[in-house]
Amino acid sequence: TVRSYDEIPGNWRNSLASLYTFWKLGGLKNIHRIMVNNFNTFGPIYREKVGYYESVNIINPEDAAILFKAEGRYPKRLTVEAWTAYRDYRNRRYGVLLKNGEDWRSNRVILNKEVISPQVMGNFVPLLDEVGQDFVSRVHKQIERSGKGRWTADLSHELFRFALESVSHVLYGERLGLLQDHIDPDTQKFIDCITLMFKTTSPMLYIPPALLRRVGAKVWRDHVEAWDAIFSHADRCIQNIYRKLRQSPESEGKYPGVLASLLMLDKLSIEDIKASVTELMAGGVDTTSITLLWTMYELARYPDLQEQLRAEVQDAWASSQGDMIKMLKSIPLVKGAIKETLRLHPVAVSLQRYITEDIVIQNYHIPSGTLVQLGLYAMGRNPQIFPRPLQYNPARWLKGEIHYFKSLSFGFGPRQCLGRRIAEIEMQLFLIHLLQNFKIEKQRQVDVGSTFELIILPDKPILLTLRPL
Ligand code: HEM
Ligand code: 2DC
Repeated sequence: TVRSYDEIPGNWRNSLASLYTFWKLGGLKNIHRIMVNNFNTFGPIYREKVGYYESVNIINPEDAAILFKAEGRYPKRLTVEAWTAYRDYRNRRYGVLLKNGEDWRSNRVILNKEVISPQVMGNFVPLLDEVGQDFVSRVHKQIERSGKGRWTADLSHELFRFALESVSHVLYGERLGLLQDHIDPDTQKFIDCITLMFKTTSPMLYIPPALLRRVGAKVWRDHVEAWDAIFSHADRCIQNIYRKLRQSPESEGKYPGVLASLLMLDKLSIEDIKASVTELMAGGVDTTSITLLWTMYELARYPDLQEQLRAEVQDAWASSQGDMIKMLKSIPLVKGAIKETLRLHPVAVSLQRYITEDIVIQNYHIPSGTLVQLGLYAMGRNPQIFPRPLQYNPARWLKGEIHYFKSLSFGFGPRQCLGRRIAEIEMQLFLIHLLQNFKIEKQRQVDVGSTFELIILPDKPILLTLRPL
């Protein structure tokens, strides 16, 4: 017999007890570890009430499958209220990230065609390849300058620039020039404001932004300032392309980028296009850059593995004769490495859906309408799901084994990450070029942990050394 919703374990009746664990385990910046702790305490399903929302939390891949089968035609995530509150406050339209229902679906279907369908991937490869090559040239230049035959740095800032240059090249069909020595202060501000926007979002997961706004809290003011800078810079980039397109609409057979394609397609209103392109531009910076930083860190920790990946890349290079599209089909271990990085260091601590039908998970009844969260970080580190979970082992993604609902870093189904293909190609090409040119080394035995600032980030700067092969 199926047990009732109210029998699900957890501290949901006792918000004081949850507050205590929250506080004891370091609160806000530790959500990911608090979730691990909760699964250890309560088992593979628990119910909780934090701040102003209630949810059921699950961890097993088989249960994730049940969850996503019940997501309905208009899958809905937990609303990040800080983000909708800003748009409401400034009277800005929601893009695909924040829309719901039919409005979301009709926009998403059109965006899919231009951003994530297999047909457009061929257009993205040369654009992203060019940026990857330029990153390598920049590193060579830095090494030369250092006069030491190597370059040691906290590469996060370089990677932010690389990621923004990459996503902009795809969106606008143009280079911004961020891999030169001097960059436009507005662009640097844009990059800094994305980090600030994420950081100021996390407290507002627990305290309603409407309240913080009313009392004039600093976190709300900073959040508004961050989004203002993000929107005004994105507006400028979009306006620039729009103007050029009106002056000379013919593009001489050259792929013009996502924005121009959407404008020419003429199926979404300009306002809708602007809203979603802004979200794509902002979503394309911290996500891929941090994932690449973690990957470099792991490859520096495992030099033998790094050599294995390099060998795979060299072989693929030889057999594909510089045909990048072909090359991307023959680097399974590099792809495994990216999956492995995201297993241990996911961008999103959880995936969530409001279910649209009653389901049974772990023999508990869960009513339609409930917010169900899959603990992605906790799942990636669970020994029952991934044997020897702390071992960074890209080969675990190769074996003939089927990975049923285990590879969920970009989410699942029609609501999955819209930037997924851009992110994957961008990261694969980056790693190809990096491995072909440099040895990646790490300073000393410093272990880097994770901290939660809406997305999961390294808890300290990661210093890496790049040395020409
Ligand atoms: C949504 C992860 C990079 C734009 C998401 C979601 C996840 C995710 C987990 C929620 C999916 C769901 O609920 O099922 C990642 C990871 C990335 C990455 C791990 C890189 C390592 C990017 C990039 C862009 C982007 C590069 C933009 C170019 C978006 C957008 C959504 C989204 C617009 C919302 C889609 C919708 O609601 O329909 N991402 N992301 N992401 N991501 Fe990403
Ligand atoms: C954060 O409890 C923790 O890809 C919350 O590129 C639940 C939650 C909801 C939505 C998630 C968010 C978490 C983490 C960051 C995500 C976001 C959906 C999209 C966003 C995963 C897990 C992200 C980083 C987008 C951001 C685009 C934005 C800057 C325009």
